[in-house]
Amino acid sequence: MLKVDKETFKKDYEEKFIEIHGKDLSDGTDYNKYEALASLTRDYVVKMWISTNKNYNFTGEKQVYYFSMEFLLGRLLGNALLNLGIRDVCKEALSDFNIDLNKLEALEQDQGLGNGGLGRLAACFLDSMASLNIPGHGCGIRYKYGFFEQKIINGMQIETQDDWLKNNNVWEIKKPDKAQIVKFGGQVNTISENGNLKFVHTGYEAVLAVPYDVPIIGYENNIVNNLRLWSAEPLYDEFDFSSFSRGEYLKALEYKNSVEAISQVLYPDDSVYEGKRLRLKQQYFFVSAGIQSIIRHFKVYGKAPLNDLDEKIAIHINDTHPTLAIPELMRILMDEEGYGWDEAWRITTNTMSYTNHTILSEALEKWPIDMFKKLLPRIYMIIEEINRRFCEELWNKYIGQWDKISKMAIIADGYVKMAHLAIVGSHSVNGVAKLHTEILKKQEMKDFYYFYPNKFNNKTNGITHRRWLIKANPQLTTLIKDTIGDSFIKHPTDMEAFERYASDKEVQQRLHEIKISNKKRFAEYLKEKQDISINPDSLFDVQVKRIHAYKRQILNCLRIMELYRKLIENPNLDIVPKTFIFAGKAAPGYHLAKKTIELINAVANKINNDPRVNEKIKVVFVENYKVSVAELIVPAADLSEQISTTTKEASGTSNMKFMMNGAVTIATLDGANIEIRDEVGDDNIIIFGLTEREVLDYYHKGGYSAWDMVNRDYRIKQVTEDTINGFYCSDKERFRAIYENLVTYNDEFFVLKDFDSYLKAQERADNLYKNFPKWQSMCAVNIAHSGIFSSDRTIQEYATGIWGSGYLYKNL
Ligand code: 26V
Repeated sequence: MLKVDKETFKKDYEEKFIEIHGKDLSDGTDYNKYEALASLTRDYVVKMWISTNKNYNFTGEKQVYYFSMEFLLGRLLGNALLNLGIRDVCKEALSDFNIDLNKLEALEQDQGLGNGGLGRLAACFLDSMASLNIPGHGCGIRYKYGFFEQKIINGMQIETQDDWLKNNNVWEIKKPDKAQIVKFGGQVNTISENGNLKFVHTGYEAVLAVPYDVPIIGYENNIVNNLRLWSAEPLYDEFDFSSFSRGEYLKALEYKNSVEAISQVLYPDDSVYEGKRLRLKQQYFFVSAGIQSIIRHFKVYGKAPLNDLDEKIAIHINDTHPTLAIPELMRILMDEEGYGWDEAWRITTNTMSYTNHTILSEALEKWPIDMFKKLLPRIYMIIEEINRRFCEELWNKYIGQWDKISKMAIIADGYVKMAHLAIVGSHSVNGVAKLHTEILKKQEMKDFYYFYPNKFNNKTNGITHRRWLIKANPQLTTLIKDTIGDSFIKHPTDMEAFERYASDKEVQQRLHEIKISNKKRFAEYLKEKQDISINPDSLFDVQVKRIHAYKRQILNCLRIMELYRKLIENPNLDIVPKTFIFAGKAAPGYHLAKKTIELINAVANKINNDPRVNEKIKVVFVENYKVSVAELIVPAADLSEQISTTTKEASGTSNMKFMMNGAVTIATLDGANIEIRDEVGDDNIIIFGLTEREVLDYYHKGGYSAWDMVNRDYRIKQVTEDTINGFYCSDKERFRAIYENLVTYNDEFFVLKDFDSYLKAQERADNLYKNFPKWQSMCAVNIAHSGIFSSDRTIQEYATGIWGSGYLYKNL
């Protein structure tokens, strides 16, 4: 652990300030002060970073590489200080200079290189690996523009670019000497050399992949792991500029633009897969650079021959996006290192493991063969051979079952199917919650499960309690420490001891006060950012996540519309005053999701301006949801809305964040909600809606009729018609798409089917909230049982069950 006392820190800080700004601290702007603090923190980190690396090289311990298209890190300064163990010292030191640490931290740009759950999970995993002394590193893309910024204008989402690098980013170090060359296009010729086949790649376009390293700091353990993000740069040796001929110049410009496009922007879509060539290029770009750099490093420091690679290296594929790691490793082992197919395949499959994050078929990646072949000719040849051998195995087992074989093939129907390649080329395939893994085994990947039963396993997601509890909710952290001590910081399941205080009057009162204080903090943020006032004494009912039909923000919105109707009819209705909080981004091309945002805002506009009800209910849509905003909203929530159509949410992770911060969950039995229920018991969660069986039966046997729901239940008729009768918007057509989708097209997510059950569940929530001791005890039980959802637990399971790394050896 870093040892810095307050006086040393003050001296270091002042010196750093002068060094980088060339003026006195007293003359600095707040941003200057932030920069100096971040820069000083980085100095402290760098020494540990170097020594961690040296130590890994020295011990030759197994290294894990987590490959992901997305890392949604958020802000780094606060967590760096926390993990270094100097946040308190720093806070006190700065306050001697009259500087508020929280204010400086809030000036940092979020590092938003991810869409949602998948990218944030990758970030939590990095934090846990470092904190558990696991040599685990990230590998991804340094997008010039991260996830777009969302503005709400006239109730609609407007996207603007996230220029997160416009100010100097202190958290990265460019490593030009570690650059790699990645090759696209061209031809591959086969020649025979000493009786061996050789593959010669010519006429390709070469791209320089330049790494930027970001330190990932472990919690008070002197470990700093590495997140390596690759940026695409032109390789100018390709062009003869001396000739200065016009043609050459234009070609060079064209080349420069096409290269820079590769790491220009994060695809802002996590819903519908589109076979975009640029996305395939992004995937091969970072995967090829990453694998090359691992091999290069291994050959220098690996302390083992290359054929022991699988004992020294584990590579994890986060969803199918980095699946090309499999054929790329094969290519390097065979074409560059001279291994035969069988040995290369043994090494590769033992090295690789893969996580599936969705069963939504529209999100499954498949690439058109023609495009693939042209862009990656040698990789395509290798995949063809993997497919040929795999199909041969299938033929031997399933003689004559052509249907099954073509369904399972990696290349079929004109496409390369990435999930199939990932399963065949990995030794482990996991889902992200128990139900999700069961659905993969029983349905989506049934054939593969029967063929490779031992590959499949579950690893229920988790979240880092360091960011989501200790950092985001310091007052709650203090309360837990005051009651049960601080062992939960290193061992989060120790929080179970907090359950003993669930009915303690004093603890209940403190829990309540802490919640109010967090609600005020968020209310101030909202006032400042959007000039909206909300009442901290009202119940904060929160649904924040990507906007997606299966997540059913519409269900939440419809029941608010129903409540509004009821309140107009009976203004004396006895309900708990509520603030409905929504936030989340819609993929720019996802029409229905964008309409959902519009509807929520139209409903907000009407309700918030109606004096008959606005003492009782208020609706807000928080702009530009991101990690740093989540850190304010989550600790302020009373009720956590986890209402996806059962079977559709692979796990969910915000459900865990809310629970850890003492919100009560209202949920369908989907994803990790089920495991949350199992932990806290039926009395401490509010469950509603269709079961897995019922949903699957509807899908398989049909029988759902939205029309029936409309005709049978006047409330449903009323709220659906309210979307198109001018009640919320004089333009009656504005929300027609939503209406049609729910009613005419027999909504595949069963919003209307779950409506009644959801309303009843909300009524239960209302009654529970009115019972102060009961509600507070529910909050306490949720907190007490949240430790199992720390990503430390998840990572220990990955390390022992999949990677065979770190934790396994240290604890045996
Ligand atoms: C999918 C696609 C498909 C279209 C092209 C772009 C793109 C980009 C990302 C994705 C990922 C979708 C999968 C995903 O984010 N799954 C979420 O993963 C979380 C972490 O495991 C989990 O908690 C959520 O339930 C799951 O929806």
